[in-house]
Amino acid sequence: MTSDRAVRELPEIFESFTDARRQGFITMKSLKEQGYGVAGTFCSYVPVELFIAAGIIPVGLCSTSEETITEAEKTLPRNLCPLIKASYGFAVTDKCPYMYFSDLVVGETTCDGKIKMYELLGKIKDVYVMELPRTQRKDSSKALWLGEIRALQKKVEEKFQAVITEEKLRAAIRERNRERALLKAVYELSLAAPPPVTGLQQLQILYGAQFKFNHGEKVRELEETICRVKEEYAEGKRPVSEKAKRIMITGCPMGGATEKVVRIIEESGGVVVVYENCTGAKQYDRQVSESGDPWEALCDYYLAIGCSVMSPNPNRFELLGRLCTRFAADGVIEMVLQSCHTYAVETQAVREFLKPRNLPFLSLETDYSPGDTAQLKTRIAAFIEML
Ligand code: BJ8
Repeated sequence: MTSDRAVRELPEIFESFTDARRQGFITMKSLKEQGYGVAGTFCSYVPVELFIAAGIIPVGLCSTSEETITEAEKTLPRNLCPLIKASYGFAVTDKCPYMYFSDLVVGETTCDGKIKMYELLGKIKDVYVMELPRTQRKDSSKALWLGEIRALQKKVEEKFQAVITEEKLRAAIRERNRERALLKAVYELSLAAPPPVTGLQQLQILYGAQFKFNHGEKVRELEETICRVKEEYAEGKRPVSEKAKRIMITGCPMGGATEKVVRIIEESGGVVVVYENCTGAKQYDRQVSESGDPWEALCDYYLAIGCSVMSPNPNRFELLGRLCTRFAADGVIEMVLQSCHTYAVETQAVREFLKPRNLPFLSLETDYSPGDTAQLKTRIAAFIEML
């Protein structure tokens, strides 16, 4: 723990992460006033180390609230993923300061809805789209992705008048790896039985951390969080009942409106111990290699992300299998955002994968509205009841 800082109570620490997105607006405004460039992204495949190496601030632009969906539906079809509609809606209504402050928006060819939305977004922002291969198994996939990383570097250097040297890139890799290791240490707190934090608290830290833009402060805060949680646990504090059923979450990224799923799980006698999605382990489980060629290291790390847009997608199953054993999950709940075809189709493979492991599985489709809360409650309560 840092010695020169007042010891904060855990609720205050959790609150700082819950509030990070809102507070981050002020920090971002001040960073812009100091002359920093900002690059907005929508996906875990985008190698943010390139921005850090160029002295630019990366920020996630995926929206998690339904506030602007009606506005987005004036242009986009209604039966489109809420993440895409909400993100576009916030851009056209100018309601997302992060989008507003982004000098460059970097998209990727993951799902069809996002690809086509980027074309529309390109009319109001400087949008650059990376071409992601749809499979990891071919040699040409690696060559393509490495070329895309080099092309993004060129775009960033031109746009921001920066030079990304090997040394700067290596430093950026170390910086991000440090953050990844700490965020992994946060969710690994829940290896303990009963876990020392609720799944909602874990999610709020994982989600909120991305909106803390000062690396040194973020590292200190994460260290402080881990340290305080461990201290309280050692003192005998148990915020989660020993009887709570241990749930692993998989599927689409979470946060904001989709916290409703976690709340319902935890009000129904469960506790989420680990998130096998882009808000959690999918992003933080591995490290970028700090040896060898740094561009290749980035290429290998990012290309190996186990997202359902990949076909086949063995890395999702490797991670799923490892996490459910390590975290002693009693059951797995998948959250698929409405109209996310790749995750929806892959549900069957997840079900088949978990069956021989005797792990009960529930797949839920939802969106950002509270309209399905009652239905979710019924299904989740029945699932946890039978564990
Ligand atoms: S690496 S999970 S962040 S693509 S936008 S695919 S929910 S239909 S977010 Fe994702 Fe990158 Fe994969 Fe992770 Fe489906 Fe919606 Fe598309 Fe989505």
